[in-house]
Amino acid sequence: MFDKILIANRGEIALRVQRACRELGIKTVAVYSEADRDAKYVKLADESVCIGPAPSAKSYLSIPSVISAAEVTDAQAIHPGYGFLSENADFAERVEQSGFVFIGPRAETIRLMGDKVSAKDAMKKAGVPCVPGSEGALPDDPAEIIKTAKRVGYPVIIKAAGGGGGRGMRVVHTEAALLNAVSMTKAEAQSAFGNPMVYMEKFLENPRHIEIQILADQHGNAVFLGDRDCSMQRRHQKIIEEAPSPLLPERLRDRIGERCAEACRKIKYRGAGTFEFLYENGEFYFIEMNTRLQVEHTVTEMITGIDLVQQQIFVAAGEKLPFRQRDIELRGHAIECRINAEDPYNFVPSPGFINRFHMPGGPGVRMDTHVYGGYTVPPHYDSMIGKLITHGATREQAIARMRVALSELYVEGIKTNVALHADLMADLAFQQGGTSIHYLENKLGIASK
Ligand code: MV4
Repeated sequence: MFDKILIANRGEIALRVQRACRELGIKTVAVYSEADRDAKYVKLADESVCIGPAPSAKSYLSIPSVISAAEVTDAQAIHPGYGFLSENADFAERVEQSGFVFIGPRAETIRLMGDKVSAKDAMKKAGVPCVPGSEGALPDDPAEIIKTAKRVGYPVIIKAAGGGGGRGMRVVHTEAALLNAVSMTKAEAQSAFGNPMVYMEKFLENPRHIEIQILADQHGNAVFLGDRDCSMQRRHQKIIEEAPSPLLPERLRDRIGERCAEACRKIKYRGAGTFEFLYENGEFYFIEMNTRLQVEHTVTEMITGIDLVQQQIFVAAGEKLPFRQRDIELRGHAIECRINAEDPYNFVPSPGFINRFHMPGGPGVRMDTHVYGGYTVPPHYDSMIGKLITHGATREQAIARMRVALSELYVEGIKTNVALHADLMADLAFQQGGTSIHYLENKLGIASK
C-alpha cells in the first residue's frame, strides 16, 4: 500500500480524499493555489505545496507544477479528484512516466473515452446499448449525411467527438436544416476542441439521466454499484442526485449494470468509472463514460456502505476487489443536494466571506464541505461549497431528512441555493419521482438549452 498520496485538487473533494487516506493511515500532500492558502484541507494535510497563483490554468491545471509537488514531497501516487486534470490523458501519462501511480484508469482508457466517437464505438462492441445514430463520425459527403439522418429519423442531434457534458451539440428537426447544422457544429468543434469530427444520434425528447457506477481492479474483476439519477439539472449543471433512480425496475437496473461491468472486463478498465445513459420508455441508451470519481459518488456510498475513494486507492495499488457482485446490496435511498454559493433564483455566483456557518446533523445526514465560519469563498473557482446528503430507509424518509437538514443548514455572509433545494424537496413532481432532464429548467421558466 502507498504511504503517501498527493491530492491534485481543492475544496470539498480534496478534503474527502484526504479523509479516505487518513483513515487508511496514508499520509497526504495537499497542493494549493495562492487563493487557497488558508483552506482547512491545506492545514489538515500532512504536507502542503503551493503550486501557483489563483487562476487554475496556472495552478490546479498545471501538469509540471503538480508533478514537481509530488517529486519534492516524495509521494507515491496522485489522486486527481474530479474536474481539473482528472480526465486529462496527458496528465495520467506524465504521472506514470514520472514514476508515480495515477489513481484512475490507464491513460489510454481516458483517451478512448475522451473521444466520444471512439467511446461509443468501444461500448457498442462491448455490448452496451447506445443511442441509434451514425456509424462513427459523420463523413464529408452531404448525400451520406442526409441518408444517415433519414435512416435515424428526425429529430437528430449532431455532437462533437471532442465535446461531452453538453458542449458542442445541435438538435436538427428537418432535412432543410441538416447540412448547415453539421457545418456549424464542425466549425465550433474545431475551434473549441481542435477536432472537427462530429457524429449523429436520434434526439431523445424527454429522457432521464441515469448513470451506473462501476469499480474494476487490475485482475479482471469488475462490479457495478447500482445507479444514480441525475436528471435534476440546469444548463448541464447537476443540482440534485439520488440513488437508486426512482421508479426504475430492479430487473432493468441489474441488467444494464451487468452489461457495464462486463464492458469493463472487456476493455480492461481500472478504477472507478461511470456509464452515463439516457433513459426513456424503459430503455437505456449509453451516451458517455466518465473515467473519474464523480461529485455525486456520495449517494452510491450511502446506499452501498462502500467507500469509493478507498476502493480507488486499493485497486490503484494493485489489490483485488474485496467483494463480488453478489456481496453488493443496495440499502435504502440517498439524495444529494449540491450547495452552491450563488443566488438561488438567478444563479449569479456569490463568493465572499462566510461569517457564520452551521452544519446540519442527525441520523442519515452527511455533509461534505471544506467551508466553515470565517472562510472566504474565492471567486476563481466553481461555486459549489459543499454537498448535503441524506440517507433513509425509503425515498420518502430521505426527502424528509433532507427537508430538515436544509432547514438546519445556516450560511451567513454569502448567498446560497439552499432555498431552491427546499422548494424542490416540496415539489410534487419531484416527490413522485421520475422527472426528466428538462423538468427543472421548465419549472424555472428558462428556455431549455
Ligand atoms: C442527448 C440528448 C438527447 N438525445 N443525446 C447533454 C450532455 C451530454 N452528456 C449529452 N446530452 C444530451 N444528449 C441524444 N441523443 C439530450 C442531452 C441533454 C442532457 C443529457 C443529460 C443531462 C442533461 C441534459 C440536458 C440537455 C440535453
